[in-house]
Amino acid sequence: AAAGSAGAQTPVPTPARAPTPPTRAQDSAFVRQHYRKLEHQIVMRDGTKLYTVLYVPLDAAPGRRYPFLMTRTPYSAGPYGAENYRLRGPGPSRELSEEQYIFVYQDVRGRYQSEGQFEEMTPALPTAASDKARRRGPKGQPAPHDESTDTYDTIEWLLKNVPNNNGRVGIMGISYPGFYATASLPTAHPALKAVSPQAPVTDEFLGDDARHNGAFFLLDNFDFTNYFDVPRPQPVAKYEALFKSQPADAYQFFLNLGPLAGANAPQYFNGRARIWNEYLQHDTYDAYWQARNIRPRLTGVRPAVLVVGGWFDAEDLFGALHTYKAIEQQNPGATNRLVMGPWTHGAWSRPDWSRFGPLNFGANTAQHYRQTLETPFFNHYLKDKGAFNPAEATVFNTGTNDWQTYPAWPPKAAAGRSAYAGANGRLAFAAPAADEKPEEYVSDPAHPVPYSAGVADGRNNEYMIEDQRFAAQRPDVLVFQTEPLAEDLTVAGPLGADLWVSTSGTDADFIVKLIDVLPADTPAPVPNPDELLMGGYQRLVRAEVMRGRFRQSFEHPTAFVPNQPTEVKYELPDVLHTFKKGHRLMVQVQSTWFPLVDRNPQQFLNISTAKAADFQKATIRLYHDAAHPSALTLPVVAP
Ligand code: PG9
Repeated sequence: AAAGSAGAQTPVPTPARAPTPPTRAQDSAFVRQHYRKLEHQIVMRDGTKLYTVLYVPLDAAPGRRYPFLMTRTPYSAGPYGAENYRLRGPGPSRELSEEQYIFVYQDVRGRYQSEGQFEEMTPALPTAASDKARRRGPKGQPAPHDESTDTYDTIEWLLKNVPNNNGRVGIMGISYPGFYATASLPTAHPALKAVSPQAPVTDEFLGDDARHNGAFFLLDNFDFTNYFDVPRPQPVAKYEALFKSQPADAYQFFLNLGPLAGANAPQYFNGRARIWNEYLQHDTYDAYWQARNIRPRLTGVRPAVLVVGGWFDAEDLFGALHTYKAIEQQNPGATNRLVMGPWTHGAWSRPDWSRFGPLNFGANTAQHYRQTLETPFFNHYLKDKGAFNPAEATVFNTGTNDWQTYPAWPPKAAAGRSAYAGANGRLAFAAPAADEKPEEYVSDPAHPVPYSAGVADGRNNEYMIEDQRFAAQRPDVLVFQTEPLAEDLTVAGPLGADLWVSTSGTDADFIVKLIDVLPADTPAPVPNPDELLMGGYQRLVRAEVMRGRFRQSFEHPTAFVPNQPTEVKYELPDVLHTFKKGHRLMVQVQSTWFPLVDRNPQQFLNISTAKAADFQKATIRLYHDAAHPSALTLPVVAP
């Protein structure tokens, strides 16, 4: 909720593109002259010591006090050693580096120079009881801890031991550090005043890095879980070092790897990747995943919150949207704002983000955000410097390339309009006739639909806006499109897929993609290094996978009855996109998205232990008759 939100859909002019030279505070000589670096091992309530580094402003003026601005990270609080300063300034952003804070970085448990055991998405303690009670723990045993208590203990120590602090603390972090920012909120220390979870990992089974709607994100998991499984204090092995035969073509590499169990071959994980094994062992939304979903704990939120996410974030788009939503729903009085920009994972922290692939935003959107939202947020709540009163939601429209503000997200005025699949590839806003015959395709795990055209050795970000013509050409991808639009159509909020399908097998994945088809006379971008043909470009706006076995419950999967029409309903993450007059809306449906997502054997069996022979072709049908309409519901707002 927000006080003083601006009116609905107010277009905010994007400022002219400004050059982004390094700031004065990012110059390392300047930093050394104006900050002192201090390293501490701060003792937590259970005796574990966490490595914490501080950059303290050296300011001769007597009586000047500074707030703390902290980031807790599994990615290293280094560089280590009193003489080695952060290369990119003392602060987490170039703009914040220009402000004076006591900047704090901490290695979380079990990472780099901190003691303890690293836990994947540390489960929050089951009780929100008073902090005093949590301090004691059962008799003779160490006090229980989670990320909230580690943050609390760190803040307590900082307030008592660092001179010239003003008694206020802020926390920010992107991605995993975004999770640690969120995790500071339950039973927060009273001195914690401002928290910004940015692309925070939030629910690894439902929508963040590990799985989406239960489907396993193969490319990212194979890469990330290696990184997280090297014990302290040895240096973390690089992806390339562990995988000596680094795949030049990820599609081919993962096909050759075969079933998921192949990753534990001696030349790869060899059983050593603890988190990979955990991810696979827990193949339903069981207690393991539920304990790692921080959302139910987000009650009683007192600090001001600024949640930040990117529309093109291939990792934690879900996390940003759903962290905001959970805080909003569970804390009606809290100050909780949302910013969604035209960004890939963390792109708002880059010096310049004026373009992405063929998209040209005409302005440095990252700098604009940092100058008008992030820096004022911390300055206001931690220093009483300036006002902070933006709209509830500041959201970039990816179809018109401008910022818009809303008093609520998703906008309350959005009205669901269903785009129905029909015969001959038709997509229409009218329900289908009674007797339409289903479409069908053969989904073959041996020839899965690639998630991206071309050859690449890892997961790219561009797939999130990629031209889908390569997919439309395949016989195992269904394509439905509208006539050219007679007027602009703006979609704001989550999308609802509602499919009537059948499979000749007993399980199947469904990937639904919403696409903006550009008119044939669309000019190519200038410059055009990738030689893109923009006329007819099938620009991906949003896509999401559903592992069919979870259509009724993520905890209790259900097999399909072969060839029986079955409803599969699920949500695709939000968009703010105007489909312009003359463009077409397109929906594509397919059953593989490889190797972004692992292959479904299309049999109802344990995919983590499946053998090569278990992966079988299946005939998939998509129905679009009056009794079984298949549709994508779009939250439409007035232009
Ligand atoms: N999204 C990232 C991540 C989450 C979980 C495991 C590994 C990586 C991140 O960038 O932090």
